[in-house]
Amino acid sequence: MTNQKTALITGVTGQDGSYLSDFLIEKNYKVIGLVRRTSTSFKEKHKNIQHLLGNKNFVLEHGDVTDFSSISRIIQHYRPQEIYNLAAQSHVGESFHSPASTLNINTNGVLNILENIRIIDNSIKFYQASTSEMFGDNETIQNEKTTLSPVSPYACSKVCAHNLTINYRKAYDMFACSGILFNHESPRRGEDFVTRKITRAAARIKFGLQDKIHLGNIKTFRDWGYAGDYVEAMWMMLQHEKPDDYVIATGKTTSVEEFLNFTFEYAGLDVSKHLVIDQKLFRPHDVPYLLGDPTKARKVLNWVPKMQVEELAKIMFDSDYGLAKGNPHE
Ligand code: G4F
Repeated sequence: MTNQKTALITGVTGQDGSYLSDFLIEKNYKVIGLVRRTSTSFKEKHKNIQHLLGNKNFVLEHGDVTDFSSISRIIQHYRPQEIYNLAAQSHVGESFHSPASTLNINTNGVLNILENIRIIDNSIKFYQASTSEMFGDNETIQNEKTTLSPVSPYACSKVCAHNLTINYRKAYDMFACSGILFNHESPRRGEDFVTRKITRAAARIKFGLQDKIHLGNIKTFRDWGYAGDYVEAMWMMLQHEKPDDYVIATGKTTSVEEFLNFTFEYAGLDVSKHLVIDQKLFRPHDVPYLLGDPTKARKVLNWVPKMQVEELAKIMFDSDYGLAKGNPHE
């Protein structure tokens, strides 16, 4: 089809990459997904995109954002109109253990893509996955003008990438956008993020597959939305006439403890019988309070979040319940 657009998605096997692929293919895009060769089994690594394998509009390419030439090769071969950079070392706690590789992937990776766009074709539109973690210690309601105050190697790497995106937009007149996404979850969320850890544990406890859930700091607050809603915002940013930065959030904040309580209540479990607070899971410095103001995205892009946190916890638990039921001897 002659008018078909091509999009390159880095981090395509992750939660956001898989939802964005679904969304773009539905819009008749050809999606090129960048995958890193790792020792993880094929089935495990591709579980979020299993349903897309074999689709003629979905192509996987091996490469790495930290490898400049692999990005060049793929851009030159496919000539995408849009690039969504979702590749990252995205676990905040892990960034304290592996700060150098976090910076390499999250910052140099972005620089590699921006430089490739600048050199090859600076009309390619670019989306950078920025994050509410950049606000760090700033405990106000956060919008695009809020001061960035990063408190982890992860957040520092993302602040630099965010600034590079703005810098390339201004210096080279590139269509480079940064989505400052607050926490967004789904049944496809990695199992070591707190929401999924909670919904999965509740489901497994129901089936006697585990008895305890070990958590760190449950007093922090997050503005949790649904990943499926958030990938639509990414696309909307690149369709707008002007490149810009947007906060994507629900405008409601919930503590980890509240999320835990309403998930266990929905599961029909008494949380006090299963919770273990583990000091080893506390971070050297944690972000205490995140609450986003998505007014600009609503006004300029006409984007609104459709799912609220309680429903999100329910769909995640229901999905984990189905998985636990399917694996009774796990
Ligand atoms: O689920 P989390 O690991 O998400 P976090 O740190 O807020 O980061 C996520 O959202 C960011 C957007 O703001 C993204 F940029 C980032 O890539 C990632 O997607 O932790 C949420 C909270 C933290 O305060 C953490 O200390 O839950 C607390 N927590 C308590 N016990 C735990 C645990 N977090 C994890 N992962 N595991 C625990 O056992």
